[in-house]
Amino acid sequence: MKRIVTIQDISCVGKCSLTVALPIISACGVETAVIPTAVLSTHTAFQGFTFRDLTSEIMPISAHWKKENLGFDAIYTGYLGSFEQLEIVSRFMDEFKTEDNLIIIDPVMADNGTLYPGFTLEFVSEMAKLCGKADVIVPNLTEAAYMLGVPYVGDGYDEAYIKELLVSLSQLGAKQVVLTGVSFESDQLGVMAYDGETKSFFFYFNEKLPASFHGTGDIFASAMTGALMNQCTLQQALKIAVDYTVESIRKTMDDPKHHWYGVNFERAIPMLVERLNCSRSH
Ligand code: PXL
Repeated sequence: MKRIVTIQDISCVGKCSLTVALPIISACGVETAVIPTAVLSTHTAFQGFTFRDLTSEIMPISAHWKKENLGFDAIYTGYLGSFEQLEIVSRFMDEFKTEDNLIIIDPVMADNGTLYPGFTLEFVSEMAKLCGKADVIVPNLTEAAYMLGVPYVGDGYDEAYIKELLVSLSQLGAKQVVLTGVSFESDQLGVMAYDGETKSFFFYFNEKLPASFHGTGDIFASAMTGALMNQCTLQQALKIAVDYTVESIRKTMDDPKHHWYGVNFERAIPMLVERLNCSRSH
């Protein structure tokens, strides 16, 4: 059985970060170790959330794991709670990177043209450096623009612009780059990816549903990680992750009692598990 470690916060209520990554990746049949970077009462779209930083726990956990000879098939990072954590997570990656495992970085810090509360430009440039260590990064368009120091263009872009962003992002050092939330047609939404080694582009779109929810980036990245750990190629993993994210949004819209703060990803898990047959279907 594969084992990964995911490093991100616990938002106790909010359906994001660890409360999404843990169930989704486990459902993919992958052991999911965690390092919580912070404990928040809720995610930061709520008012008045509590926040306990756990930076000082990361190195002691890492040291114990080294002593126990523990290793991981992937290191997947999401929301990191402080600037200081970037340095420590970078050291963790140096300790646990092997020839065979994957570093997957979701540089969670911004959306819709603005940084999430508490993030600074200093954090952005350090995150861009961390992305240089990754095998796969999955920024959205806002995070990409911030990391490259270019203006966020909203919906006003074409395929050539996205390709330029992807190539520039790969120059940060990541082997494969996935841009999320890409849309060229008003009724389609998906991802565009670039492999810096083969210099090839790949895209996949699905229906753009008329609603936008918190936490979908974490759901996408978790499903992609789960699929990659099931012998799916990046292209296969992206299709599965896009389709699963859309299905999670659909389940949410079908539920008249859904909460505003996240999506009903739990109801779409059977579909995700059903799709994890990459090695059989190809
Ligand atoms: O979904 C990304 C995320 C993760 N963790 C926390 C957040 C957010 C987005 O706002 O606030 C605490």
